[in-house]
Amino acid sequence: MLKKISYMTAGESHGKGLIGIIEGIPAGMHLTEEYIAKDLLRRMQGHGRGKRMKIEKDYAEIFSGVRHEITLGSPISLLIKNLDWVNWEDRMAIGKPKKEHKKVTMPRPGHADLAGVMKYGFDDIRNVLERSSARETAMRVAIGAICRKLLEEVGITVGSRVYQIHNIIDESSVENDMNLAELNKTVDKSPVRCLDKKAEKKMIAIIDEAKANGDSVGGSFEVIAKGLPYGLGSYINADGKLQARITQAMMSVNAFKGVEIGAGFASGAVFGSELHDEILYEDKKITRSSNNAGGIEGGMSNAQPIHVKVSMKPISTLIKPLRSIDLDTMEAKLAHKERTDSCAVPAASIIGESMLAIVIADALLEKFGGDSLDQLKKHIKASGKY
Ligand code: EPS
Repeated sequence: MLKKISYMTAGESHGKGLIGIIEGIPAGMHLTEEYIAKDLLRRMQGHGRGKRMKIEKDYAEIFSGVRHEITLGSPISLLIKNLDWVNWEDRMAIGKPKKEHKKVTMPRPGHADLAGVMKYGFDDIRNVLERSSARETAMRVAIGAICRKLLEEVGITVGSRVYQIHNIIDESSVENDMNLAELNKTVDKSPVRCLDKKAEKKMIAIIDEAKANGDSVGGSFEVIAKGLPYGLGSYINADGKLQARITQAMMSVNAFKGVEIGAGFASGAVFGSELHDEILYEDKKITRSSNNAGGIEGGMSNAQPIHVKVSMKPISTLIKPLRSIDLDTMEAKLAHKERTDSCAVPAASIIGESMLAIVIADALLEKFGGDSLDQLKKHIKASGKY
């Protein structure tokens, strides 16, 4: 559903590393590996992460598309090496392995395992799980960081916070006038990326409980973007609608199970007079009485902050596995178990920021265009309405 930007990732979870290519970023934008590294580090954090994050030091090397710290307009390619590769060299060898490795034959409920082997006719679930692993989201975050940089250049910021883990809810809300850099700075200090300290304690406790039981927990987070002009997206065609593009991007992450824009599901339970955001004129500016629409009306940005809520399911790899079968014999067995995380919702909120940054950067380039950042800025200055 992207119109101006295209990106692709490649790589297996325990292969040599991840590769990403993004095309469509204008020339003339300052970009460094250190800038991308900040978001990669944020994705690695959070209470409930497993041992893998202790092995890796995710860092994206820029391979092409940048010269002397400035983008060229050509495809930007990135490489994140898997430090864990040294432990998997033979099991994941590109060439013939030196020895035979045990096949994975017990599919995990909730994972891509069963449908994946059926689809491809594999006899080893590892051929599926390596690519369907959430490890791939490291590259999405690196690509998202490049889009975030473009947005920053034109005054658009993206932030997020976790508001629910399992049944523990942080009831506080993000005020409309809250600076998103401040929001991120505050919640990045929390091991669960939430605002309320009491909720934080309970969230940590429920994650610890899940871990002690060999179980996992999911949760929900909110992603916000500010500084958008009117009219990103379109009311003309189905695939132009901004909310559809955001939802598609979020739901492209396996573990993300629900997306709400603004008041979302709650919209259906109130009167229209309670829901719709009244249009006011204050201090020579059009303002709104509330933002239940979450910054999108008729498929377009309405110059209010974009609010997206996303729900993540508990991770499907369980240390205390669920019932499954051995696909070799069809005998009842317990599902395959691998090293895993007991909770990755804090990391998921960074992935959510990245996906939103990609979609908004794309919609911005669609509306304003420009081969260089300078041209894009000029176009926004000439016709952007806020
Ligand atoms: C992940 C890396 C993976 C998992 C996790 C996410 O590494 P490993 O399998 O070596 O522990 O920790 O992915 C899953 C739990 C999953 O089910 O896909 C990462 O880099 O985020």
